[in-house]
Amino acid sequence: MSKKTLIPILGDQLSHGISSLSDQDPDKSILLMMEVDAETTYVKHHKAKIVYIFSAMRHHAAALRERGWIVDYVSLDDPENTGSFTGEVARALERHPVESIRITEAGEWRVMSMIENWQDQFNVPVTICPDDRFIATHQEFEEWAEGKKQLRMEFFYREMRRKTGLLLDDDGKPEGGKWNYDAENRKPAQSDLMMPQPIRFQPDEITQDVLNLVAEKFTDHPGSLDHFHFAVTRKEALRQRRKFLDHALAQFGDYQDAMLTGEPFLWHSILSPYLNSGLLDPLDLCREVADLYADGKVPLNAAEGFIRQIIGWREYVRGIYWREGPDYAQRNFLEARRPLPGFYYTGDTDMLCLSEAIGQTLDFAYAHHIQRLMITGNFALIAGIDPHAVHKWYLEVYADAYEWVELPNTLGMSQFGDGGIIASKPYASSGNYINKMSDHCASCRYDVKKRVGENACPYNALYWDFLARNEVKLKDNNRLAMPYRTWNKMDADARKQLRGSAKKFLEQL
Ligand code: FAD
Ligand code: DLZ
Repeated sequence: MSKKTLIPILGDQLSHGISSLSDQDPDKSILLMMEVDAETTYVKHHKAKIVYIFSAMRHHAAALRERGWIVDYVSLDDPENTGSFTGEVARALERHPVESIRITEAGEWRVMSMIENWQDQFNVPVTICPDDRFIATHQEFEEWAEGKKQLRMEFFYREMRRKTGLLLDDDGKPEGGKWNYDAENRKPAQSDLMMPQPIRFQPDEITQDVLNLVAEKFTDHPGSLDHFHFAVTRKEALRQRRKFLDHALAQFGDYQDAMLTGEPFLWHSILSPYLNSGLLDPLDLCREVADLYADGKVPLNAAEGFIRQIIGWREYVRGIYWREGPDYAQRNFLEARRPLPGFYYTGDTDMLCLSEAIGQTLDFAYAHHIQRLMITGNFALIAGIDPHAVHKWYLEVYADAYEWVELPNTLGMSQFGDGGIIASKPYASSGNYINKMSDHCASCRYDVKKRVGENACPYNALYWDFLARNEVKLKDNNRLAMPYRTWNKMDADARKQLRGSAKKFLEQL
């Protein structure tokens, strides 16, 4: 029997054009897909996230077979399953005559370090292909970052606009004359019966099998399976993409930062799980958004705002993740040490903004960006929660969470744990911001206008306490000059009361 190339396809490599398959001959290749315990339990992923990944993997295996590939698929309940990628590659080498291994680079340090050992471990040549589903290569990001005192997303984003040509006019200038329309993307929303809802895909037989498996095996993982709604094939993901482009994108810009009680999705795309696992291609999506703008179907603030999230933020955080190295996860600039409150796993708190964001997270494995940043993230930041506990929670509970994208967003942007590599100032705010951008405060048991006392919104005292607690580390940050001036101008009694109120709240947390 002639020897073949073994091509492992990981759970976030579900793209037909994945680099490990390019120029490969189906007759000379064995594709290996593995459901393994180690990946499901290195953190306790939300049950719906595991269902999404397994079902999408199983459907993708079928689609690959239809295209003529031989796929060796190891399911979680295979009695011989060793529980790890390396163990399964070792078993596959016993099953098949293999002369080489070829794989697209993994999306995180943990898995990359396993793959880098395979050549020595198995004595088989291993080719690691770059993941070309991103717009910037590692080298391009390094070249851009090299020698800069400060890395800022905005300038990297402009490079990505130039590289892709997205929303540039014939002279290479940004459409509309400005690079960034963020200032037009901060409107609060009203309840609207016409608000688009994401498609709720009905589980087919494959998804139903996985739902049963996960319900039985992962009882101690967070989250519910009752609301499982994700697309699990490229075709379904394309339907959700179409729905977003036709019914939500035009309003996406205006209401990007808005929050409404009982409305988890608003005008967001809900496409991140599909972009991150490979069912959808980011650049292709952005090109279609730019075309819709060119055809006059969506306004510039919506098209630019959306494209910036993908070719700007998404690429930028990936660049930082690989540039900063595996020790990035250990950083804790503000030396925050408090454990994560139990209500992050139940939603059981009187703070309505938190119970809404956490409740929907447990139901849908989804929350939109401002909920992640300014509700759950902001609370953890100003309450002084250990950023590693916060990182673990975000990695567990969101269907789109993989370390390369989750860690810089959580530890860097949201918790300021990297001391300002990603964010130029901590995203800390009082209840005032939440009141401006949502309708939560109006029905909350706490009073957002009060700063101290039993009924005062806890975000208020916590915000000032956060600034006071971290004054030595933060006082020289130019962007915090104004709040520190306000704090230092307050009379001593007001400051004492605020700190006392925060202390009391934190003691019972
Ligand atoms: P939309 O609002 O419709 O945005 C469109 C797309 O832009 C998203 O699908 C996503 O691909 C991209 N995008 C937007 N913001 C970001 C960002 N800051 N970083 C990277 N991509 C972005 N995103 C993840 O994909 N995985 C994560 O694990 C993740 N963890 C986060 C943790 C925290 C603390 C914060 C503040 C943000 C995190 N984000 C993460 C970014 C963002 O919240 C999600 O991408 C977004 O909410 C996904 O929902 P959507 O598809 O409806 O996005
Ligand atoms: C997230 C995840 C889970 C829960 N399970 C699997 C799995 O069983 N098999 C698999 O191939 N991938 C899984 N994944 C996604 C991987 O963790 C992801 O591919 C790695 O983090 C590499 O970046």
